[in-house]
Amino acid sequence: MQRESDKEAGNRLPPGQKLSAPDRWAIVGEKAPRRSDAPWTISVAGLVAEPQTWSLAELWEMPRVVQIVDIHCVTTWSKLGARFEGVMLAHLLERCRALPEARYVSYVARSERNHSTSLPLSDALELQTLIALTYEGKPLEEIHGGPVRIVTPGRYFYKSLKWLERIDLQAEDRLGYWEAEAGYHNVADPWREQRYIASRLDRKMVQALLERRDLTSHTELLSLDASGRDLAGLNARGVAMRNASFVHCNLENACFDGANLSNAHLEGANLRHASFIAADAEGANFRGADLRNADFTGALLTAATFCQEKMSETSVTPEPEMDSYGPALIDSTTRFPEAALAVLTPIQQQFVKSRLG
Ligand SMILES: Nc1nc2c(c(=O)[nH]1)N[C@H]1C(S)=C(S)[C@@H](COP(=O)(O)O)O[C@H]1N2
Ligand SMILES: [Mo]
Repeated sequence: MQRESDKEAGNRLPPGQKLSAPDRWAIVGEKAPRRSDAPWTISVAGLVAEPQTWSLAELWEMPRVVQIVDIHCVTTWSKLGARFEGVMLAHLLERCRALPEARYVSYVARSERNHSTSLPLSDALELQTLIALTYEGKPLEEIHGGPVRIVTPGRYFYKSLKWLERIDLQAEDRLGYWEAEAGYHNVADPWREQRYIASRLDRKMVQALLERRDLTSHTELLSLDASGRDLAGLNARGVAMRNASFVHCNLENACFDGANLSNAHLEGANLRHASFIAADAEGANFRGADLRNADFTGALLTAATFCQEKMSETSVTPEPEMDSYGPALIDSTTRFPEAALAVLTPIQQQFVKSRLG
């Protein structure tokens, strides 16, 4: 059953996003909570008059609401009309009585790495944040944050914490895991495309690295701008380069094995014989790139782009022609395993399959 008309879908898709297949829900980030024998509890702590801890059973007994939420992942896939049910954040906070000094809310997960994310408290309340217990009428699966996760409508999905264990109210903000570690924008409004903070890379340092064509002395080069360069044979093995730009680069024989190229721009690049073995290229853009003999074995390509993502014919707001890139050059020499194909959006999948022959 299709819940949304295409017209509505068009109006509800923020810039740079594309629709994943209706029956798909990608898994992003941690795959499981920290294992523990302790029963699951949810606590509210910090700047509240009455800190409290509830069991899951107690949470299930609280007044629940249903919310239809459009999910927008920063790696460019969206899933519209997801149906969550749970307890409003506002309800929990009323029961603990937030103090006037509380200006930020930090959600902490039961997680090996103490994963957290945060928002200004006023935003979290305005956005109708939900402590979600079910998805499409069934208890939330563990892989998607069950037994209980945060759902923050109107923000990129990294503001929706999986495996919620604690809510801290604070006077100062505490940057979350992705916001601190991956350069994700701390506001994260998809309608304003707030995906990443600005690059803080030193220009001279970048220049020296690119001249050597070896980036491996660095583990992290967020938003690297290398556009238009001749970087044939580049060694970028294992480097984290989220949001990097390699548009129009000559990257013949380049090695990106194990690199993080999330949301990277590779439009119009020469990537013949380039290697992306076990690279993370979620949301990366390969339009107009030459991918003959490129190797995507073991690569993660969730919502990656190889051709223009057209809206359906009935849509009133087709994706504007934002640039002049044609489809990527892919043929039977491109190594593109089934597993990599499966996570593309339907339009991308169809295109790549047709070219692989
Ligand atoms: N505990 C925890 N919560 C998390 C993450 C994570 O790695 N750990 N990843 C975030 C990101 S980046 C996204 S896009 C969504 C993904 O949720 P999903 O795997 O259910 O699609 O969870 C968010 N919440
Ligand atoms: Mo994400």
